[in-house]
Amino acid sequence: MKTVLSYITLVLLIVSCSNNTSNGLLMPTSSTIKIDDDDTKDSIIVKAAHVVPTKNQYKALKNEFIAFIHFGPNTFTRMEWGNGFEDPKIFDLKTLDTDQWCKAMKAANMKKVILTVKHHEGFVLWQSRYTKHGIMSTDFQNGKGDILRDLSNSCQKYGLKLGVYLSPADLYQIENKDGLYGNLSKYSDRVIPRPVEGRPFKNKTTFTFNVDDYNEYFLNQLFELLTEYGPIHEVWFDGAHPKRKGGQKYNYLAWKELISELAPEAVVFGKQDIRWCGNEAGATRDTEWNVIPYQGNPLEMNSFADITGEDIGSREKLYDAKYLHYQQAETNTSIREGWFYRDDTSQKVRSVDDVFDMYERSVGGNTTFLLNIPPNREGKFSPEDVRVLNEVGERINKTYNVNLFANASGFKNVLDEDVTTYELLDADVKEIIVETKKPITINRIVIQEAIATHSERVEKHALDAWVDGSWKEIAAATNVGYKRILRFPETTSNKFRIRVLQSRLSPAISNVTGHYYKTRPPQLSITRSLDGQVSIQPKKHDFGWKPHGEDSAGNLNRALEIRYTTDGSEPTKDSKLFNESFLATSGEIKAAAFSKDQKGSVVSKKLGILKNDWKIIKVDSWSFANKSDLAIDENPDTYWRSGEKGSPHFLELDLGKSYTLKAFAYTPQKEDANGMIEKGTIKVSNDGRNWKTIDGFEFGNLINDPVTRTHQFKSAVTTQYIRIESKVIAGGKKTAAIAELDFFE
Ligand code: FUL
Repeated sequence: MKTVLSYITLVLLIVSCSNNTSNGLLMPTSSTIKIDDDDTKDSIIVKAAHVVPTKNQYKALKNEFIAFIHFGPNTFTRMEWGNGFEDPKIFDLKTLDTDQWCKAMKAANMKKVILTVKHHEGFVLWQSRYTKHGIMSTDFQNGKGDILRDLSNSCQKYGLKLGVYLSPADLYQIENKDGLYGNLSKYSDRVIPRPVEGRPFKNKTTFTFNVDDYNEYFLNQLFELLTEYGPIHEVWFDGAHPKRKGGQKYNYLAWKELISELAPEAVVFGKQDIRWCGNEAGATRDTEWNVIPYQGNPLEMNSFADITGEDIGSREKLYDAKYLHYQQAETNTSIREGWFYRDDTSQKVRSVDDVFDMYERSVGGNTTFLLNIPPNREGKFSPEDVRVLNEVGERINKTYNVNLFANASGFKNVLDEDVTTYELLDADVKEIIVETKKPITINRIVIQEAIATHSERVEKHALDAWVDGSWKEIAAATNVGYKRILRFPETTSNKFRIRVLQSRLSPAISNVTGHYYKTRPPQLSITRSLDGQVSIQPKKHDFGWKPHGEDSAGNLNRALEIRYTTDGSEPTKDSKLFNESFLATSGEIKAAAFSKDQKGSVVSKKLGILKNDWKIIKVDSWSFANKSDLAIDENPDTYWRSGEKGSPHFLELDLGKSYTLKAFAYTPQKEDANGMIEKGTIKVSNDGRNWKTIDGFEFGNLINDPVTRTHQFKSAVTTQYIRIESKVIAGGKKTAAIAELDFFE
């Protein structure tokens, strides 16, 4: 019987596809659709074309650009991950200006902010009834301060939504002797919230859940967060765990029940609503599907694995599904190197170009852009972060608030800038033609599908412009979904055409707008060869994204000049002109590209000591393709990897002559999550044989964020021989790997 029904569905589909009056829907839509045993490949695709976001998911997508705030003890210890042993007094905050945060986020066009109210070390930033490990045990406002309260008030003032990051991993509850995490307590019925004398709740709702001590603690804290700080729009559950204990399980289904009751407008990150994009570098997939195949029913699942593959929702992937589920990604990354603030001198801040590029790739690639801005130890965003946010906001407004198709003719429902109206492309030739009254010059087009009613259906599309009497293809891409931003060299025409080349049923296009972005001089990159020759060149696009016209002839940047300084000062039009590589042995190089009337982003590189005389004295072991000299070849794409056996793994270096060293930088390899040196020891020697420990180092979160890390030595050390030893390898792995080592005077 079911087979017959599936067949009928297909026939209906074919009939309705050629029927202009149809609304393009063949079955009810839902955010989760089950695949039946007798579903065929075709009927699976029909189902996929009816998977839509929930109301909350759709609203979350419409926020587009949102903020993350990482703040806590790590801001003061300068660590990426804490350890749970921190004395709360370490959080030595004297001033706090959440209005300043909100003003800057608002200027950037952000719509929501998510605060780390508890990061992995377990310190809480609000006045919780259930622990003393937090803001209440600091001197900040005599222990009465509440950072979430201040932020919530500022959010209301500036019209921003609020979210909370509550880390399931909790090192304080793991390490302290009365800690609740993994304490093997019995599961029993517990009433949430647990009453605390003298601290009644205004909200009288109660829940009873069968949970253990840590889950009870977690639920009590969620109750506080979701009832005492105004509406909460997102709850962020990080999957990362520096450590685990006692087989601690998380009763997410209980957490979820509490969240849906107390924060009905909230989306949950890391669970069924929103998934991690799979990296922390701001990389985006060329094709980002939000209709995702699952083996279990996501609505009943207690835990969700990270999805990191390149292809996650193509037809081939969907054919293996038992459930199809709408689950959007957040592209999350930090405006600074690392998630927490360290300093304003050596911790790099991303350029405006970089952030704007990520904005276009992520929002215009069917995801939400979640950008972290870590406040400094004065409780403010640092001036450079504010500058970048302001300028990004200005670029977004100037580019995307001006629709050059505003008075164009074509499908009314597509050009009306109303996402609730759409044009169903159900003819054989699926295309949209937009004609403007006069020729216009554009280099961006935004396309949106009516995903709330019709799911994401476009699989392949192209954009043409009418140039010199014929259509010329100017851009092509794969899916669309919530939003696709197409970037292409400046094109002048009065007629543009979007062709849908492949789709899941008839796509419903809700919006097409045309824009002009004033292209800037390109970003640069600085490299140095082993013998110290410095080159400065336009940066290659990190994520395989096609350059959007910066380097196409006639578009811009004729008469482009690269100017640089070697003394750490800001490059100007009068700085030295770069035309060939030059020798530099130390110091800091800063460079920028200049066009006739514009200056590009400044790029800088601190130079470590020259490596041409370095020799490897000894390593404990190496693996075939990853010999030890690859750790010191000035090429971060090649690396040394030790064998698995033996501990510690080590690498000993002869620097050729004696130097007074103040810091070293470790660049991990990025090919896999194996070999990241999380903790280690630095030793020096007079003869290259007898070694003495001078310092230890620790780098948190390397697996998710495998970027270069710098460690300042406790005190400067003068030596010719130096040895790096591994103590802990991230993720419990057994080999050590180094892509590049640098030492700084
Ligand atoms: C990761 C964490 O370990 C980082 O510290 C940071 O919070 C990032 C957003 O998620 O998994």
